[in-house]
Amino acid sequence: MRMTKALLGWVLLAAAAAAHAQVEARAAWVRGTVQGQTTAAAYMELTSGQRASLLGAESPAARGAEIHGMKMEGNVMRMRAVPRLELPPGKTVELKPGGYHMMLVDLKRPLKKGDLVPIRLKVELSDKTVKTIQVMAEVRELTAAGDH
Ligand SMILES: [Cu+2]
Repeated sequence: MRMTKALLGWVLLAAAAAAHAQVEARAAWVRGTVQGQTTAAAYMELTSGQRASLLGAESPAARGAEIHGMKMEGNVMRMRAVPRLELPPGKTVELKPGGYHMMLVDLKRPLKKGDLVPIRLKVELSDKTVKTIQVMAEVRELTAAGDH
């Protein structure tokens, strides 16, 4: 039974990849903010059927968005902006707490649990064309853990 399910999953995945070697964004969420907070981290799963790179994003909820990575500096994990994030073909790249994330900067208002935040991702495909992918990110508690 388990075997059959796994196989079926693979067949469906393969069919989807063949039909359109596109970039998909799933499970997007944003961490809620408190009054006065001007940035919020957005997380999601990205899968591309072809070699592609995430170049950035924009959202009506914020004046800017940056791709951030995490780096150990001494004993402290710090985030830093990165110009692009590679999306290897067929692999799911997770933007998650403690790792890469999309930072919404200069928020126009606080983000409350349950709100939906539209985010338009800019993705460069292997032929250098830039595509926009729209995701709706659900706002979770400020204290939300990374799992979903
Ligand atoms: Cu950040």
